[in-house]
Amino acid sequence: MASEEIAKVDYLKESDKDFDARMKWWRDAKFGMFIHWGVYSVPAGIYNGEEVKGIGEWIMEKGKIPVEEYEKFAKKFNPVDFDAREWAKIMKQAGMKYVIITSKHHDGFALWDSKYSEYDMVDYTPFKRDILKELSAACKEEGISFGMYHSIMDWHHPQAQGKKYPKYNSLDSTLINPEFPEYVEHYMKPQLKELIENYDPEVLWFDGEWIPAYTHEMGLDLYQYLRELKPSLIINNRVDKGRQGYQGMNSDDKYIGDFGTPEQEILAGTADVDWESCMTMNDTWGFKTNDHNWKDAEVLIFNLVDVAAKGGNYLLNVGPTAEGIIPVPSVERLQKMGDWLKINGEAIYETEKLDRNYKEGENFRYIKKKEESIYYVASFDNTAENIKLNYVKPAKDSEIMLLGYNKPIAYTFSDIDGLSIELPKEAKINLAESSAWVFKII
Ligand code: JFZ
Repeated sequence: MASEEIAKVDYLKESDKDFDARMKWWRDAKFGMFIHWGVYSVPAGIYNGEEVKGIGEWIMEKGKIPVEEYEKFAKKFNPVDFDAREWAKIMKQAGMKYVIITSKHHDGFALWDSKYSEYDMVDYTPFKRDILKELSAACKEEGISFGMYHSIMDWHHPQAQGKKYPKYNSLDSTLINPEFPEYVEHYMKPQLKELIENYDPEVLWFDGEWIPAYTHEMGLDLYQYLRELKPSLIINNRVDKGRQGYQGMNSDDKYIGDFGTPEQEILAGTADVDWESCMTMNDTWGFKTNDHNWKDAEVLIFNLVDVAAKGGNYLLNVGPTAEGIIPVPSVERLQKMGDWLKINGEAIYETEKLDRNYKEGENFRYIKKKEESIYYVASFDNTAENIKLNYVKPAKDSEIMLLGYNKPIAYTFSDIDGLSIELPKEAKINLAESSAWVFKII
């Protein structure tokens, strides 16, 4: 790597004096909605009557659909049931604090009214409405922070595709489009500027950076360009080339990006840098008619607690239908998470990790309230008569409460046996339905 590039990373990091202040709301938020929505929701996993294997938003690539054929799906994209306010309410009720929606996925289609392209929601579809405009406004009303996922790889733009157009396989390193830098300078950057100016996102979440045509140098330049346009912007590490596979964390501090992006997994331990786990509820990001492999709400609640205990954020995906509906199974799960958070949210929001203490086993997670000596223990074993913990030593005058029950609970502690919390029958009956009980130690 050229030394001037290293100097630039150092410069970008050192000049970012307000990093902690800039990240504060995001670190406190803990739980957000990922939305993968675009033209791929029209075929919804099926092309020419055949099921196309793999994640739904990749159908253009996986189904080898030529550009002109795929464009026909865009012509039919007419989500008449789309209601931005309804979506924002679903987020709010789920206890989500921010949203990341696909402004543009790998297929190159823009969900907003872009003056740099006709291949967008307003100019190209019968719907003719600007999705990002409506959703950003609705989110503002509900107090949900707004962010966008934006793909660097673009299978539609002629200057970004592989050489053998219309063979748009930009993953093939022998097919680097010599005009790719043109696409970056005269298309991608102007579109991103347009997004920042028109929709005022708090987060930009890049992806598709792995293609050979995109370089580390381009990543540094793009990061600086965007931060200058909006200094408070939070930008993920996929803006640069430092990510290590699905684990999503930067391999080296020579790379830029404000947070790491583990995909479909939660870190085994904690990390020294900010991170966010993005995850699907079934087996696809973009809607697929035939994907019914839903994770249970209990699993999703466990994941949220696990992530919070390790100091990360949880970005949980929904893939709305071509009509503009968030699938019912997704909404049901979000509702359950929201119900749980209404009682237990204080153990999630504005908390911080407790190094090592998640090692009590899969049945327990420890979390600490930021700037206060309040500790939470989430228990996933709700059959026990009493709860035994090895890694916590209450202070002499500590009180232990069970969230949702809110009367002090009897406990014993000894250096040999650790902490033992007796569960009153009445509390168990009260919370029997809950997938995780949270003890608060003051
Ligand atoms: C990307 C996209 O290709 C996918 O469609 C979806 O949007 C997801 C959130 O992000 O997929 C990835 C990203 C990273 C890896 C693999 C697929 N990786 O780290 O190997």
